[in-house]
Order: sequence, then structure tokens, then C-alpha cells
Amino acid sequence: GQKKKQWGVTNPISEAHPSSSDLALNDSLIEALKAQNNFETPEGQNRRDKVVEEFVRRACKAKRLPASAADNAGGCIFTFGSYNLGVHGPTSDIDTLCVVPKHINMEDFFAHFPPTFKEMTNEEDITEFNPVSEAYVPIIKMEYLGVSIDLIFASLPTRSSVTSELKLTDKDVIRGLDDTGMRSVNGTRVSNELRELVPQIKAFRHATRAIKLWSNQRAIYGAVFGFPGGVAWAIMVARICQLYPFACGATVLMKFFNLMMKWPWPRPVMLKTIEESSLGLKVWNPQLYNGDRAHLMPVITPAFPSMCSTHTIMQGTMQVMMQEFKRADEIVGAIHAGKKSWSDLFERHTFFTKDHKYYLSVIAFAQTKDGREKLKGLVQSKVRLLAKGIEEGGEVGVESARPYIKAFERVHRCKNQDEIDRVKQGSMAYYLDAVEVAKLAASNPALEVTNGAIVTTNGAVTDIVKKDEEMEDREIIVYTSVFYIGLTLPPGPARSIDISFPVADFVRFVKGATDFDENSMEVRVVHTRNHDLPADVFQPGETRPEKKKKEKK
Ligand code: 3AT
Ligand code: MN
Ligand code: MN
Repeated sequence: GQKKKQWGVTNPISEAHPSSSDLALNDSLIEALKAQNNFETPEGQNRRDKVVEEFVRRACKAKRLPASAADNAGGCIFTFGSYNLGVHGPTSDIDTLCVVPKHINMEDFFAHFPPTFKEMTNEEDITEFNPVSEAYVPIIKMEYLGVSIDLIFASLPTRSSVTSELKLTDKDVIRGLDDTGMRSVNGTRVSNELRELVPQIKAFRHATRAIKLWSNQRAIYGAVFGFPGGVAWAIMVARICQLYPFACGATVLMKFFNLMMKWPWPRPVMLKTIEESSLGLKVWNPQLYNGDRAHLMPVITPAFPSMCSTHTIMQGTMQVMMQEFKRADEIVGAIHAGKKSWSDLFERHTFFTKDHKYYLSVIAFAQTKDGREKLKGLVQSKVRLLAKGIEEGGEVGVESARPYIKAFERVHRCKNQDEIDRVKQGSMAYYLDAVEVAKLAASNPALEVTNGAIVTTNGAVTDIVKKDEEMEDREIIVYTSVFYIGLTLPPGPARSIDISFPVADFVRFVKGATDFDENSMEVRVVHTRNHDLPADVFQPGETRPEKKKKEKK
């Protein structure tokens, strides 16, 4: 007989094809996703594909640098991320990788690509262009024809030419790459291999879209905060697809929660047997490495060298996820029974409305907008470690600490140093919401709010201290990004909370970073009660926690 292809490392659980009721549930799932604006419109998709085509054409030309001008095998562009997987939404970016032969190096790329690309492109088509050559993964972030594009770069040390025939999944491609190069090609290699390991791409895409939406709504998305990121969630879904190779998206989704809930963690989720270490490269191996053995919910990337995509998951975030799997499993059971609908599954979390009584506000303060952007990245990358420090330190009075998955960006208008100091401490008394910022700029033509300073028509006023002393009537605009950590206290009578050690460690980490400018930035961690949470953390229609009135005896 015909040899059947086995998907993944075990036999499938079921090879059933969708029943008519499965298909009906799948249709209603797609409707629910559409209602959440999860898909791009056909026009949007069309435009996006055109942008990619145009971008690839220009980018390929632009990177044909002087040294390689003679040959026409100078490199090519690949995509990765949600666009490559086909699970992107209307606001997704397009993640692109430019691969070039050995004679073009990183410096060449950052020196020549930006001017060349700009030269050959209409100025008004590029609305943002920001090369960051010093990043962990050097990147050019841009907005081209209204679409955000991330462009990263890799030079292959074993190739003297690179054409579109290059298969990036070939192991040979990474021979001789340095760490930075390895990181740059890894995203595309993982994404391409993942697509090949999935039995039906359509079911995978629908289920992955649903999981991305669900995990964002439930605030359990993002590696930087100790949850799975886009790739990790996609690998988990892909594994379920392998176990139900003929199932439609809705069925995969329903099986997903049950299997993940019962998964015998820390047994890894993987899509194929891990290729052994070679080329001198480390591969995830809990038998060999203590670090790997410590991973609580390992989800392993398929492309060599396999890594754990979920190494940031902590005790507390894992616990939250297990609860969410359980909740979702119950809801999909009810959906299956016709008692609930998909929108119940995608209901927003209650992180700020119900889950906690005590929060930490991690306040990143900066005098300029640019400073805030820098500091936000820095603080964001450490917030999870603060939560971990609190959890692991056995701190008096705290059982678990859960980071929220996004920062709140705020603008404040202050009169003097005293008010600025209060903003640093979390005060919202001088907070400007977006409407007020616009009003401020419109109402006073003499004032222009730019880049963290009030600029008068006579010239820039940038020095806050000077403004305070000499320009009493001027107002000072300052910026914060605030991260929240929800604390769960042990049951029983309330005890005092002392988290001064992990907080001190965290602040030291942040302030020790090279990007931290002590003259214009500040980072603080303050306690916030649920009824003191600022209004902008709530969605319209949500009930804010209220201070309980003392009961009369
Ligand atoms: P969107 O639909 O774009 O929101 P996505 O999964 O494409 O979802 P990103 O574009 O943020 O997400 O990321 C795509 C990949 O790029 C994921 C990861 O491998 C890599 N990546 C993202 N952010 C960083 C970062 N700060 N440093 C290094 N790699 C990153
Ligand atoms: Mn993306
Ligand atoms: Mn991106």
C-alpha cells in the first residue's frame, strides 16, 4: 500500500475528517474572528502583497552594493513572522530578512542600504525610517507605503552568490555564521520549516489566529513578559494540527486547550525529532544542560539548532496559563454543546478589574519622547525579572507576581519640579490624555509640543530646570511608560509586603544599562491599590474596582 506520511514525533490521535457540525463551528469561528477585525480585507491584503513585491524589488536592487555591482546574484529577501505564516492582521508589520553573499558584511549593509533605498524610492512613500545597527538583532524599521516593515540582514560566509533558489531551511546555510547572523536567519528558518511540518496550512492558520487573539485578550501573550510569543503559540498549534491531521481549524482549537491543559510538562512540545548538535552549535537538551532542564513549559523550535521558544516562562505565568487552558477548555466544551459562543472564549481578561487587590506600578520616566522610547524598551526587558525576583525571593507576603503584557504610555503637563517629582512617583494629577494633548497644541499656537519640550515660536525651550525657574508661565511636558505587575497574596490574614530587595535589584539593573541617562530618566516601583488604578487601564464598559466602605458595626 501507499506509505502514509507521519506528521511529527508520534502517531496522530485521530485521522477523522471534519463532520458537518465541525464545519459549521469552523464557519462561526471565522465569523467571530472577522468580527474582531482579525483578517485583513481583500483590498488590504492585495495592497500588502503589492507593497511586499515592490519592496523586495527595490530592496534587492538597493543592496547591490558597489562591491557586488558586477554580479546579479547579490542577494534576496525572505519574510518571516506573522506575514510569512499567513496569520497577520490589518495592523501587523511585515518581517523581512535580506540575505546576501559573504563579500557584503553588516557594516556595508547599514552604510549602503539606507541611502540607496531612499534614493530609488519616492520620498513620500517612506514615512518612517529607523536603522538600529547596535541592536541584539540589527534592524531597519520603516514604514513604506503605509505598511510597517522590519528588515533584518544576514551575510552567508560560505556563499559567493545568493539567488532566489536558496533554500534557507538547508542546514548548510548557517555554516560559519556568527551569533548575530544566526539570530537573524533563525526566524525565517523556523517559520519556513514550521509551515512544512503542518498537515493542512488552512486549519493551522485559522486555529493560530484564534490562539493569538485569545492569548492577547487573556493577557498571556509575549515572551518578554514571561508568556509564549507568536512563534511559540504557533508551534503549539502546529503540534495539535499534527495530532489531528485532517481536522478543521475549529476542531484543532478545541483540542488545543484540552491537550495543553493535560500536557505532562516539562515534556517538550516539538514538531520533529531534534537534530543533534553539530557545527559546534548548542541544541536544546535538558539531559546535558541545567539551564534547559529548568524550562517549565518547553516549546522547541523545529529548525536546527533547535531552541526553547518559551524559556522566559516562570512559575507564576505558567500557573496563569494553566488556569486559562482550563477556562478555555470549559468554554469550548460549552460551545460544542451549543451553550456558549466563540465570543465568550475571546472575552477580555480581568487583570485590572477583578484579579488583584495589590499592584506594582513600574514607572519609566523620561523628559523626552525619544528618551521614553529607549527607556521603555529597557524597562520592558527587565519587568519579568522583577516579577521572578519577587516570586523566587520568598518575599514576605507575596505568593505570585504577574506582569501585564503591555505598557501604558502617558504624557504629563507639569508646572514645576515638585509636580515632576510626583509624576515620577506615579501621580496622574498632571496626566494629559490624547485628546488633551491635541487640544493643548491646537489651543495655543504659540506653543508647539515637540519631543518632550514646549517650543515657543521664539525658539526651543528644552531645559526643564530652566523652564521651572525662568518660565513660570510655561508648562513642562514629561513622559512615562508604566508597566503593571499584579500581586497575589497568600490566603489568610493580611501581612505586610516587603519586596525591597527584588525592587532594588531591578532598579540597579535598569540604571546600570548603558542606555540609561540619569539626567533625563528615572525608574521607580510603587505600590498601587486596585481602586487607585488610573482610568486609562480600563476599557469602556469595564467596572473599576471601588474602595470598600467600612461596614458600620
Ligand atoms: P505581528 O502580527 O507582527 O504583531 P509577529 O508574530 O509577526 O506578529 P513580530 O513582528 O513582533 O511578531 O515579530 C516577528 C519575529 O521577529 C518574532 C521574533 O523572532 C522576532 N522578533 C520580534 N521582536 C524581536 C526583538 N525585539 N528582538 C529580536 N527578535 C525579535
Ligand atoms: Mn510581524
Ligand atoms: Mn516585526
